Amino acid sequence: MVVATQVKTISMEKIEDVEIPLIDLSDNRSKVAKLIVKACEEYGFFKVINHGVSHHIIKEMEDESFDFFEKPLSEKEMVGSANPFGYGSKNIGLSGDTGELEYLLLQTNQNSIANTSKFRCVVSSYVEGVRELAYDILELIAKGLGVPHSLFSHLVRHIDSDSLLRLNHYPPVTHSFHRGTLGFGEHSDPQIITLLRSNGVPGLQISLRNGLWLPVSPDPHAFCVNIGDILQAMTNGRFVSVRHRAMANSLRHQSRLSMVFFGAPSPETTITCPPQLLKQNKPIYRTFTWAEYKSHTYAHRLGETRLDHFKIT
Ligand code: GA4
Repeated sequence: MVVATQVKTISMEKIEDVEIPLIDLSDNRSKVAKLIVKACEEYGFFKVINHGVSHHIIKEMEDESFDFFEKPLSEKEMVGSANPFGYGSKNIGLSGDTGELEYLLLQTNQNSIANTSKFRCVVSSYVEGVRELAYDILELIAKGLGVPHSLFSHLVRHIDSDSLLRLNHYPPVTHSFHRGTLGFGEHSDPQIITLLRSNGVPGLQISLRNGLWLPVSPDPHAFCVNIGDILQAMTNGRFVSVRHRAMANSLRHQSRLSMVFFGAPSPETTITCPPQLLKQNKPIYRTFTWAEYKSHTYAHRLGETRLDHFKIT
């Protein structure tokens, strides 16, 4: 059973004694910074409330997304099939992975594949809102780690930042034998940070260090935040790029919608652990560029632990 309790700064979601941090961003910043760092070390995952992203913009983005997914297949396909950007159904990425979902994957620098001007406008307001939230969280992380405040945020602020927006639609399963089917298979996110907002339908699960899967209870008022591979590399493994998955929706007649922002650097950015964070330790990963990491990512399967390839042996 999942029990959610709320206290002012941090409340916990509990299952078998495991607690997902729920962090109130309106609280004292030094305290919040420490709580975020702790969550990144323990889980690579936490939820934030009082996040500052306008509820009106979130609602518009959700409405536009549902409108898009309700369109006939032929119309959805008109935006171009995901290669990797565009509309995709069941196929994830380019290496044969599949899942019980349909999605729209958009580059946030150029929303050129969005289909109508209203849609484009809503996407750009939503992206503006979540980007600001990503900068804020990355600056809180820097504060908590005691490094220059823009060390991480300036990577996502870069004009050529490779950040993405993914709209995932998990249609309701109609047959009970489909229960337990994967919507989106186990993986870690390659980027720096991920901000996910979903409607009130469950599905997301995170992998704990002991190998158990913890269902994350849906909370339309919160954003789920997870650490990506790049932040694991830049903290020399101190932060966890959490493995997660989404189960196909087993609540009949209800669709799950997730809207996911992936904060990424520009392709030529060099990824390395800064000396302040290395302290006396040896670097675990060799230096690489985001372009190099991306091309490795796209050449491999979804579930690959791709950072292993960059380990110094
Ligand atoms: C996982 C995180 C993001 O959704 C994504 C995915 C990407 C894709 O769907 O094109 C990938 C996957 C993700 C990692 C491995 C490769 C690439 C599918 C896949 C099999 C957009 C991303 O950046 O990496």
